[in-house]
Amino acid sequence: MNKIEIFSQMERSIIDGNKQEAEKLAKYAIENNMELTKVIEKGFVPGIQKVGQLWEKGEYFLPELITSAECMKAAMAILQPELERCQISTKSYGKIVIGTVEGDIHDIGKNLVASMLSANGFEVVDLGADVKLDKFIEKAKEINADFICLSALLTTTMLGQKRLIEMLKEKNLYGKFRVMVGGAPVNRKWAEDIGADGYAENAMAAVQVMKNLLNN
Ligand code: B12
Repeated sequence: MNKIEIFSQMERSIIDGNKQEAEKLAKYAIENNMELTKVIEKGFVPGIQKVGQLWEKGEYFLPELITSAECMKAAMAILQPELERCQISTKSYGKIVIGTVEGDIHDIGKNLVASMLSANGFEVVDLGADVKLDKFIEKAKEINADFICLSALLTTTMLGQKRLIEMLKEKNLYGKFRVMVGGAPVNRKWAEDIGADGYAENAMAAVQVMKNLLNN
């Protein structure tokens, strides 16, 4: 089987909600020393994106969405520890507090960003999903973080990113922690409009943008 075929089977396993198959393919990737960032980006992520499109078209409903998300999480649960174990960098680039903002339970993308940052030498404190905005600030102060990373997948919860920056301004903490924003509905313009320090459209880009911000 060539890589393209394996990627397409991975994509299919998520679309079909076939957890056993997704787990089998994730293990296959590890056993065969495939490049795991590519496996995630080109195999599994396109699957969950396709599921989103099917839901938008009204062909998939919430139960299918949930089943596919569970498959995605099952595959990621196998890949993430391995990704972090094969840490690409041993140098510490900085401390990160990351989470999905309150009201939002989507955490697949956030987990991916957290793993990729961790594998690339950032010290990551992951607060999870549906995180109260105060908690991001408290934790960032406690560990003297370099970055607060906010994930939002809903147009409603994106507003939490804006609110957090306002809260930092109110507490005279704006500029103390760099703020990175991301998530499917977020874009560069939004990041600029709300006064975030950075935006990235995916986990690999996040690593690069954050390293660049630290160098400036
Ligand atoms: C899987 C999924 C779910 C799963 C989530 C499971 C989980 N544990 O995460 C379940 C089934 C639970 C779910 C629930 C809901 N969902 Co949903 N879901 C999705 C779906 C299909 C995929 C999201 C995903 O995992 N993508 C794959 C990951 C890898 O991509 P990602 O999250 O975008 O992350 C990448 C980048 O954005 C970026 N990134 C992400 N975070 C960050 C943070 C930083 C700092 C940076 C730099 C980068 C970054 O890097 C990531 C990795 O490359 C999307 C469709 C879509 N187009 O996104 C809908 C979607 C987000 N859901 C949607 C909706 C409406 C809901 C519900 C309200 C449905 C309902 N009626 O109950 C609930 C929300 C409940 C809540 N309060 O949060 C809508 C949102 C619409 C909107 N405009 O707001 C979408 C867009 C579907 C649609 N097309 O309508 N959902």
